[in-house]
Amino acid sequence: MQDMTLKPILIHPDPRLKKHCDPVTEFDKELARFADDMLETMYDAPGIGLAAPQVGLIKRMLVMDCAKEADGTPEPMVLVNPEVTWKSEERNVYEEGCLSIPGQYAEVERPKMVRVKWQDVEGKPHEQEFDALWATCVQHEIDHLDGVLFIDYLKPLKRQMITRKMQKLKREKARL
Ligand code: K1U
Ligand code: ZN
Repeated sequence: MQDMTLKPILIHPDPRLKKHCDPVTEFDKELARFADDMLETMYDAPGIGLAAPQVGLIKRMLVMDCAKEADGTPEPMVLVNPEVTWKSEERNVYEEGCLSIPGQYAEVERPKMVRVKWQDVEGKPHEQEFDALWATCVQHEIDHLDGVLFIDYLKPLKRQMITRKMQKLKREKARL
């Protein structure tokens, strides 16, 4: 097995985070390798999810693991070409964060449960219902594939304040 590589995570604002990502069409070794690198990058961050555009690949792929927090047993998932096929009427509010918007958190309301279909790295189809934090996370990550960030759900003034903080952070990082 090859060594896994940590990928640099893009920080908002970045035009690559606003793109509508293209479907994955080639299910090859390179895709499986990229998925492993994304999982490694997510665990290292640390985070509970990561979408391909956050590491500069404009393709419809995400990884997540919301189990680690609960009982310590990892449950890594790789979702290629994910699509929400059902959303519950019931909604849930969760204080979301984003690895592309470090240090900023805000409450976002979303459907409490969703059913999602996707392909694995070999192209095999899957469909499953997600609840609680898994549902929040999968919706947050699918939003990334459509160029949507959690701050897009906030009032314009709050969004602008967070964007300015991130611009400052990027300027400081560039100076180092
Ligand atoms: O997409 C991302 O940037 C990852 C993001 C996922 C997410 C978090 C919260 C709600 C919805 C989606 C994160 O993982 S931010 C970091 C985080 O939430 C976390 C980090 C360490 C332990 C537990 C959570
Ligand atoms: Zn995010």
